[in-house]
Amino acid sequence: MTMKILLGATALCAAAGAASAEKWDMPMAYAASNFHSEVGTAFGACVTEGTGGELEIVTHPSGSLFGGAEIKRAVMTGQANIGERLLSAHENENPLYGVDSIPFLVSSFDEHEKLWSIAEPYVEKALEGDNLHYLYSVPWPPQGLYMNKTLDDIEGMKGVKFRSYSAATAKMAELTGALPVQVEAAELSQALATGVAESFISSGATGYDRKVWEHLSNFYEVDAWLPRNAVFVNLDAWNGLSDEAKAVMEECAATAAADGLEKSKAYTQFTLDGLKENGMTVERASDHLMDQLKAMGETMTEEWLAKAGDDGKAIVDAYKGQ
Ligand code: PCA
Repeated sequence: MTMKILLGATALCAAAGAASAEKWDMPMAYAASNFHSEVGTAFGACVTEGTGGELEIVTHPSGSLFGGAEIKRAVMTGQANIGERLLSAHENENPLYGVDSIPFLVSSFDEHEKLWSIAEPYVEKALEGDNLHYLYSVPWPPQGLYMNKTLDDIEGMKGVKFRSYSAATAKMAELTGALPVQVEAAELSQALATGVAESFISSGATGYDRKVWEHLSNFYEVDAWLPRNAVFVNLDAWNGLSDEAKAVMEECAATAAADGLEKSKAYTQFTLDGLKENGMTVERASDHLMDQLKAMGETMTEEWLAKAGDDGKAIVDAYKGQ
């Protein structure tokens, strides 16, 4: 109610031509020191400066305003006007949100960017259907396997408590006989410390941010996929912005996307080195394990294509046909 009154007052000021300033809180799920959060904060500062302070964007990292799992709904319903969220965590709502998590379809930044350039307009449209205006997104580094023991073959994952962050990661647990447990990155260290989880798939970045060497011993580079964090605005809030403010937002978003990609690339080796320096064994998975994982990936790809219909097929066909 208070929020409605405030927004109403802002609209009145704008209509009267009086100087009006709005402050938008931007919930984010990952640690303040993570590159996604740094890029988001720079984006906020860019908008604040570009609009001469008329629209101030203040980021709230580490899930401090809304936990990761709540961010998308909070922005859809206007509890927050803008937010950042891991897209693939919402694959259950729309398979297209999981287009970046099809196992082994892409395994490098370059391949991933090609796929994303095809998929982005589809995802943008899907978000619009959820009352969200898509602004920009940034990939995480390639995903590898964290374990508290050596892993020679997929059978080694049977019965292991496996932290999941998306439908694809939960499916992976199911297919390998691991036991999935959904945990946000912000709670990952605690989940490992208390034994709620004892393995997971993620980037070197997240393992490094969460200091997982305190609990785990091995990281296997498998380059399964590169998931993305997306920044979106409540569509009604977006439609209420002036054309000038919209243009500033889009320009700052383009800068954020480009900076984010570069930072993600740079953070990849830095964090893998960091895991090593802190005592973890970091290596590529054996050929045998890779073959087994890829066979599992084929099952998951077929299942995704069956769910994602014509749009999903169009994206994958266009990517493969390039
Ligand atoms: N880090 C995020 C998602 C993918 C990644 O590399 C996480 O583990 O939550």
